[in-house]
Amino acid sequence: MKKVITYGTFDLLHWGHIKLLERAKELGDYLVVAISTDEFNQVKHKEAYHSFEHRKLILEAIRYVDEVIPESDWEQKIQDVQDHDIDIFVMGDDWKGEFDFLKDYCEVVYLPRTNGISTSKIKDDLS
Ligand code: C2G
Repeated sequence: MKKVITYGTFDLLHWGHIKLLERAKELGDYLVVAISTDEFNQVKHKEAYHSFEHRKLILEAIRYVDEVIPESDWEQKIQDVQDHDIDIFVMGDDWKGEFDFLKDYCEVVYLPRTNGISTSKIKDDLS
């Protein structure tokens, strides 16, 4: 079984997130999504509208997602890859190059971001 992992806040879930999750799942058989905790979002200078628990509930309902775990710091990725027997690490290409250190532990894939949508655009359009 080929296992894939990806990380993110996934707030105000939108079709750009869904297309990322869909393509990540296509790379393997099992997709783990590490969702940033509310505390880690503060470290990322992000404030999610939905709490961690609610973002987790929503992600667990997505057909492409097999497991949701918390992302509580920048340093956990190597351990996560080892603990979950991950074969492929996936992120949108706005992160291109940032996680190449993981190439010693698994395949690293950066997928093109979906243009025209983002959580901040949703917030701006609604405000
Ligand atoms: N994404 C995308 N297209 C968009 C918006 C987001 O492909 N229009 C992707 C991002 O590239 C990322 C994922 O969806 O791979 C989640 O996006 P965010 O929730 O914004 O994640 P981010 O805050 O970048 O957190 O340790 C990594 C961080 O936790 C990443």
